[in-house]
Amino acid sequence: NLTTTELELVNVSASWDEGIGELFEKIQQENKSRPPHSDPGMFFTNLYVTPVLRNISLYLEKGHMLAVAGSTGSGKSSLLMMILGELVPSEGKIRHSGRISFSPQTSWIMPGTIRDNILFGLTYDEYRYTSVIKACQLEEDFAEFPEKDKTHLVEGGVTLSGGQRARVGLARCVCKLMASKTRIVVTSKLDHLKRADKILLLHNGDCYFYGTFSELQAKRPDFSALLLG
Ligand code: M5T
Repeated sequence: NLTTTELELVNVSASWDEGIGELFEKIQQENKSRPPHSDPGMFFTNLYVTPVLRNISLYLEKGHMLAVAGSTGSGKSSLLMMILGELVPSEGKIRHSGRISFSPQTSWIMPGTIRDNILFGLTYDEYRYTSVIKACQLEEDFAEFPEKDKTHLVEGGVTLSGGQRARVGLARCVCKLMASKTRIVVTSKLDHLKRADKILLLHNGDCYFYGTFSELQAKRPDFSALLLG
């Protein structure tokens, strides 16, 4: 969820540092076992860093929604981390302006009521609170509990389901409603892909498809196989 700004990625590639750490460990291990006086250069020849994202380009207009999909490990989280500035591209350019908020799949729940967990220190404003609750579809969740949003959550938030926790986390992040914001949604739900302005399908860090839903159906009729797993 970006403040109303456009977002552009141009031929972006990236690798995780942990991967480089592992690489150096591997080099050190191999160097230990090398015969004395041998050329250390030779031990580097078959070691290389595999990028987690390769040559990704996209353009998201102000206020538009991008859906990112792809099988597990395809690089969806890495792409979001890169847009948040936590993973620095090794090649290419990222361009955007304004503030970015991020709502993860599993959000952190603190001991307190559901309402406390949503407000997270902000003052209660009935109109604003109710509209956020509606937007995050939390009304039905509240109906399950006799004390509604005054229900106390224990540490770890075990009384909420995964989906409910995600909705509480989203409500915390949606301080203003998002309709006019530039949005990136990681999803494999067909309904969300249909509603998105642009779709990016990742596969092993590569762009398998980028475009609109109708282009996706035409160019990649087999795409649903990639959404599973
Ligand atoms: C892609 C590695 C991960 C995998 C590859 C977030 C993160 C990922 N990776 C790291 O080394 N460090 C990190 O902090 O990157 O992983 P991903 O981007 O998490 O893939 P995904 O979001 O498409 O997967 P999933 O299972 O959440 O759908 O090699 O080890």
